[in-house]
Amino acid sequence: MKKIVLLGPPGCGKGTQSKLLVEKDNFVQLSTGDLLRSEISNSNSDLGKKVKDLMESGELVPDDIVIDIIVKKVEKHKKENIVFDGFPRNLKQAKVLDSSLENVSIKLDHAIFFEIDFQILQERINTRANETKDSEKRKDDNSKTLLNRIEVFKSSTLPIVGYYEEKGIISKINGMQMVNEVYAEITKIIC
Ligand code: B4P
Repeated sequence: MKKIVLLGPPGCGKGTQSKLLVEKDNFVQLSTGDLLRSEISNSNSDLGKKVKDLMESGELVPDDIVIDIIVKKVEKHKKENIVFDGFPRNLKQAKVLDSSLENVSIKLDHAIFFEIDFQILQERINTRANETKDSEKRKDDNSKTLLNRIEVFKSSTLPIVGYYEEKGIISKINGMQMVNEVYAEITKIIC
């Protein structure tokens, strides 16, 4: 069973490719973004109230919150193929992921990094915002918040690439291709 991490800036296509891996390759998708958004949409969730403003401004939510969510999921799905989508987002999360996998005697097989021009991210996020009904629009899908999300990516998430390089499990792919071409690159790596 494979365990893979998809890494890249906001809007690079991690969620899109994770869904294809779920549909076609029998993966379980662990998306911290989706899990946190579902807490926010539950009006009784204290956790949702705590993270709402941070997410809407493009900041990362505190490590202890996401780590707690992910560690429980790893335990539950350890015998399945897992794609980690949006986790880890910083070095601390990357190290915790390694140790929580080690605790159940497994390790990461691949970390796949999406290379993409920042200008394209802007276009994709604008397109998604324009094509989504107002009631379903993501509050962080706007130009101002995207700029902050990109800065947070550069300072917090990019250093993880070096960490996985040292472990010899990083593969870099061109995230600017068509969705099916990106998917083909990913399947070549994980097969
Ligand atoms: P996420 O939900 O992880 O969202 P993302 O990085 O913005 O998007 P992704 O890369 O998945 O892009 P997508 O496929 O949707 O994070 C949101 C927030 O949650 C963070 O800012 C943070 O606050 C919080 N958070 C999440 N995880 C956290 C963690 N571990 N620690 C702390 N905080 C955390 O693609 C975007 C658009 O592009 C779509 O419209 C798609 O259709 C389009 N697209 C995709 N691939 C394309 C292609 N090849 N060509 C053309 N368009 C494409």
